[in-house]
Amino acid sequence: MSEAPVTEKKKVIFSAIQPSGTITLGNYLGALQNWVKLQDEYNCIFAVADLHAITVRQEPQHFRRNILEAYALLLACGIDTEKSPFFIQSHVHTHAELAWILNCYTQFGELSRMTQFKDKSQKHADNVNAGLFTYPSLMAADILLYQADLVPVGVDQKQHLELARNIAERFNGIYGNTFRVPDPYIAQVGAKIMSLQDPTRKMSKSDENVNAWVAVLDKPDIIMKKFKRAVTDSEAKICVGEGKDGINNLIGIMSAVTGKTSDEITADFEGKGYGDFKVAVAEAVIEKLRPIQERFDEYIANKDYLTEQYRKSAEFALRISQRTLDKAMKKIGYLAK
Ligand code: ATP
Ligand code: LTN
Repeated sequence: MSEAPVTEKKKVIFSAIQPSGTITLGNYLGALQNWVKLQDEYNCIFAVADLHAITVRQEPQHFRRNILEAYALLLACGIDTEKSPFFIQSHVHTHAELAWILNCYTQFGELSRMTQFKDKSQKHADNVNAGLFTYPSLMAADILLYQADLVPVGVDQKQHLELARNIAERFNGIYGNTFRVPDPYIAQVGAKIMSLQDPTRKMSKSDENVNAWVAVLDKPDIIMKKFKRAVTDSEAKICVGEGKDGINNLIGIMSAVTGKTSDEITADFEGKGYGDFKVAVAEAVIEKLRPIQERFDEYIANKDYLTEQYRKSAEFALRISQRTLDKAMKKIGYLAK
């Protein structure tokens, strides 16, 4: 076992996920599964980013349920609050406070260049609000408050992380060393799961076509149906290849779920057809998700337990983050309370 020597301080990792709708197989294989693995090697801090979520209009009852379900689901996936504080962003007031401060050290031009802002303002043209625009400074606050060394993010969030680094460097340049400048954490198995209906696009929970994604909480028969309908090419040979986006994606999913390499999978299915393969991938996914779904059912039925977990983590997060906020405010020149 490669245990770090006790004298070596573990690096700090921060990451968060928005509670905006269903958590997909893409989120699980691309992000959450890695978070769970990182917990032993690093000092991890995780959050449900519910402040970010209202940059898009949320229906109150739905929203309340989504936040709690996202929390329960991440616990069910294996986030362990004994190892990694895991809190709800809106419960820790330092996030909104530092976000305001960082807004004043972030340039209009920088925010205008963010591709997520451009995409989302096109998608929600009737609600291009200031929060959508300043989303990256809140994300920077999330990260910088914990002096995170590393931030696991997908490619879609790399631009935001780059901006967080720029904000930290700018602030440190004016006031002296205040924030650690975070690096992106690139997962060793960088699973990017594609849509089952258009395998040239990533599997995304906001895709209106429900057959395009599998939710972590989808029932087995639904998962089977979605995989059977998955779009593939007409070559009917199970191997990775150019122009075979559908099959490449199914092999990628099979590999992420079983830990087998694509060569092993190709060998396992030698002489078999796409129909058999789709059923096999669906079965592997169903088996992978079954224990998560069972644990989710237990957690969601035990609200007291969930409350205890997120309160305990929020207290811890507040203690740590308050130190950074106080330090930053003192440097700016605010009077001590
Ligand atoms: P949206 O549809 O609202 O953009 P999303 O499903 O893309 O949502 P996010 O909340 O943006 O999900 O992402 C949460 C995490 O899951 C991020 O770390 C992101 O990189 C990862 N992730 C999202 N979709 C995929 C995917 N298809 N494959 C691998 N990782 C993914
Ligand atoms: N913007 C991210 C979620 C998020 C995040 C963060 C990720 C909010 N704050 C801090 C990493 C670090 C997303 O939509 N995936």
